[in-house]
Amino acid sequence: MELTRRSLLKAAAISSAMIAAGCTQKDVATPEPKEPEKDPVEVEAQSIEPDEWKTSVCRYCGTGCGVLVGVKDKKVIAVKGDPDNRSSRGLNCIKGYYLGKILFGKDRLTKPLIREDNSKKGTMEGFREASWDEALDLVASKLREAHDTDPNSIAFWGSGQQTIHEGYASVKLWKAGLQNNNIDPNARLCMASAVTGFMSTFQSDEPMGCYDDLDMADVFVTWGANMAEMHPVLYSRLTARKLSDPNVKHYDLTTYHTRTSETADHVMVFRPQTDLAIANSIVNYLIETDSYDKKFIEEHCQFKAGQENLGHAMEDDYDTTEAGQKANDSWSITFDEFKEMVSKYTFEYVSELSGVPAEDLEALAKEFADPNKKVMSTWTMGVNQHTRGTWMNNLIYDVHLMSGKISQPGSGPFSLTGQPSACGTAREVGVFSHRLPADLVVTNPDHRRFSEMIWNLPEGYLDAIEKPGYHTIQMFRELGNGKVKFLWSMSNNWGQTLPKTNRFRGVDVDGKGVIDGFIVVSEVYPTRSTEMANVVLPAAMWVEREGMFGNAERRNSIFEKCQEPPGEAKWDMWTMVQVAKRVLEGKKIGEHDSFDVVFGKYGPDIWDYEKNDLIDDHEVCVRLFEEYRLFSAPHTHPNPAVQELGFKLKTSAKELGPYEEYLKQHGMRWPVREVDGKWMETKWRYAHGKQEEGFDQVGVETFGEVGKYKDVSFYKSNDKRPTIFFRPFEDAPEIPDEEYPFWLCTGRVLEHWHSGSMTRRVPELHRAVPEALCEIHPDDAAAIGIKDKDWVIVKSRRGETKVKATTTGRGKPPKGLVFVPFFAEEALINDTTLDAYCPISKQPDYKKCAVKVIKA
Ligand SMILES: Nc1nc2c(c(=O)[nH]1)N[C@H]1C(S)=C(S)[C@@H](COP(=O)(O)OP(=O)(O)OC[C@H]3O[C@@H](n4cnc5c(=O)[nH]c(N)nc54)[C@H](O)[C@@H]3O)O[C@H]1N2
Ligand SMILES: Nc1nc2c(c(=O)[nH]1)N[C@H]1C(S)=C(S)[C@@H](COP(=O)(O)OP(=O)(O)OC[C@H]3O[C@@H](n4cnc5c(=O)[nH]c(N)nc54)[C@H](O)[C@@H]3O)O[C@H]1N2
Ligand code: SF4
Ligand SMILES: [Mo]
Repeated sequence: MELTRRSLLKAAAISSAMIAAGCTQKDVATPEPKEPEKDPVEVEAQSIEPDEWKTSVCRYCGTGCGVLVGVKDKKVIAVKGDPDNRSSRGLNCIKGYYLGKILFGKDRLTKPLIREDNSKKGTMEGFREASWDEALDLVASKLREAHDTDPNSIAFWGSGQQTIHEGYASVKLWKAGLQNNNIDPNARLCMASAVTGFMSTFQSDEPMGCYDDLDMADVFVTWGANMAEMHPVLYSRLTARKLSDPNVKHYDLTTYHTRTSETADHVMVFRPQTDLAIANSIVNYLIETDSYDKKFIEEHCQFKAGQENLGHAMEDDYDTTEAGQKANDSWSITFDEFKEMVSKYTFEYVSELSGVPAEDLEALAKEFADPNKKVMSTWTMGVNQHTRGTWMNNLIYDVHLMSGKISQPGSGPFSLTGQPSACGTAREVGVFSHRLPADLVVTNPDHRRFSEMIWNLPEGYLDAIEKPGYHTIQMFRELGNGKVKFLWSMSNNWGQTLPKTNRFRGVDVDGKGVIDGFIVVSEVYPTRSTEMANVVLPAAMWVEREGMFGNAERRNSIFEKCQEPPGEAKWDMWTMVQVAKRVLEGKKIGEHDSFDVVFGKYGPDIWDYEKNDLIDDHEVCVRLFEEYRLFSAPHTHPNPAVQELGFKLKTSAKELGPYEEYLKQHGMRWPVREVDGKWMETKWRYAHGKQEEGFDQVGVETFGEVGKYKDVSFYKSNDKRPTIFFRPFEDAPEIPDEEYPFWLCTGRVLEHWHSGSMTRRVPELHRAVPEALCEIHPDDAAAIGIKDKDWVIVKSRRGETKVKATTTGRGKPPKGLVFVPFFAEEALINDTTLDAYCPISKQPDYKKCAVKVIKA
């Protein structure tokens, strides 16, 4: 390989910056699989009978499978599928079956750690153990100091893996307690484009369908989702439906052949980013052949065009550029104008652009054109992690709205969620820099008034947070730049999972921000993020506390506490409230003490003043949930003003039932309403139908009058009409060229969860996939001169990673594309990825950038 001057300079910069950051280059030079030190305690019950089986849910993916946890002598000893959970009906995947073992990794964090030696940042050296009091006092004083000096210098990075209660408490602490919007979740990396897609098309963030659609559809379209590995239990339901009827078809749109492609009838491998053109070609076909649903469109839809030529969010100031400022702009157009705009997307043109044969595009379009076919679309990160992710979500809705295939059993667009509570916590609770609970946003004065009333804050108090805070990418850029001086992260591992990790690990910037900033990491195991911490707070994990997750089909489910956390590890809720108590001390909200309003006697009342500690764990969950529930059930609030405003804001569209009912029913799908004394869940949104026609329950306007309407009603949309958007094809920010000739796609494998911090401590999962491999086409491997399992360096303009290559992995990339998973902390692929994001959702695109692959 020829070393250019630029790459030499960069290499030198990397070394010095990493040394400055206390990092070694071991991650680049010597990838080693991470063996668990010893097998965790065996948790499967063989001959031992548990004392009891507790109701629970899996803590990994957004499928939200129910599990039963066998407990003996107050220890978890077994895990099995919960047949009474209606999302999974007793099934689990391999991660679920070994779930119990994540609790028992030998290096669980059990004591608070305080960093003494800042020069060792970037390693787990330089820490000392501390008491909780000392650690909490330190965290609180640093938070207070930073907040008092510059409120914009503090930030909280949350997670779709926090429970609903924990997410709610963090929002309340940050927005009400600290009057600060610099709080965002890892769901920004995951579901943000789905959210803005929902909001722009329907003005409500929620999937209208549910998993029952999987049992009823005639046609499945995966638009960029490897369900076989990432939503395995839903995928088995899809394949079961296929096996039940030979006429059921599956079209897999993907940029490389995956496990999911194996059972598909049509595998449509397209050039990255051209999904935008493919969706437009289907819409164009429906119009050209006059096979769209005219009645549906006339009664229920409106058409809009939006700002085009958005450029790319590569630089720090993109959001303030003209393109960035206008990204959200849109205006009404007529159907004829729309027709003219999409007319360019003929099958011939799109076939050339995408590489998908025109016959395949036509076959798929014909399925949407057939009024007798029920079509279910699913998608995950291929669509959301996209620099035009909002547009791509809009386009899938376009196809379904144009064909009238929506909100009907077996037919509809279904956005799959990634994390166990990306829906329940991050989105519904609103752990975003621009959000308040229940679809409310900080920029809307009515929304602020409503939140003030529920939170018992004086009128106008939340006007202090009328401007959105830092979104995730900006938050970490500002950490790198040294503007964020206090960061607290919880239930995530940003040191490994953020794109272009070099940005704050020390290449683009000198690393000073991370070195000088005060970083608090709440974790259960040592990770790439705890290495960067000043204080590590050991957390109780999964069933070591009680919690609730909300899954992809709007089902919220409770997991019961089954055992005590190890050592001094503590529930994140406890930690947050303890910090709140210290930070809010002496501050006032109106005439009351701040803490008393946020968590104490003028609020949810979860603090025991005598004990100077939280009240009982379960009761904490009940009280916080009942307060949160008021956002979605304003009619239960004693104050008529709350009822009136809540109803006007349509917050009751997400109505939640009482907490205990969720445990009794092993989870319920919201909206949850009491009908004839029984708490009932909702299967299909916007479908005002009758029970006997398969519609279980219905929407807001029919509250109290179930079954009044038979037709759909998009009652949350402006003018009750969702929008069909014209969204053009625009190319990716970085495209392979002579110097960097490959597309790099990154993602996951079945056995591992994200950064691998939990699944790599389960011996069975670790042994199954011990190391990250770069999947490459055999012709490309031959051209580079490598054999299977040879080392290669995957190098982009931003950084490089050393991994072994394979041509026989599960993924089979086409020529010119390589795939690398991101679970291995010794092979940080995110040093190479790009952090350009969708200008509307601010979600980055991990699915495409340009790299070279060289023999190591
Ligand atoms: N085993 C396991 N399961 C998981 C997780 C895990 O870590 N491990 N994580 C969970 C989470 S949080 C998430 S977000 C999901 C992710 O679930 P997925 O999105 O299914 O998985 P990924 O591996 O991230 O992405 C692979 C998909 O991206 C598509 N893709 C790549 N480029 C493009 C493009 O330009 N356009 C389109 N339309 N598609 C493209 C590919 O075709 C492929 O289907 O998995 C969840 N489930
Ligand atoms: N290259 C690449 N990078 C990606 C993606 C990609 O497709 N490609 N996908 C992105 C997506 S979609 C996602 S969702 C993110 C996920 O990114 P992250 O959320 O940052 O990664 P996780 O590994 O899930 O981190 C969760 C951490 O929480 C810890 N933990 C577990 N239980 C608890 C608890 O109860 N309390 C506390 N405090 N901690 C706990 C675990 O040990 C783990 O380290 O990754 C993103 N990064
Ligand atoms: S990882 Fe997902 S599919 Fe597997 S058991 Fe857990 S929730 Fe179910
Ligand atoms: Mo995700």
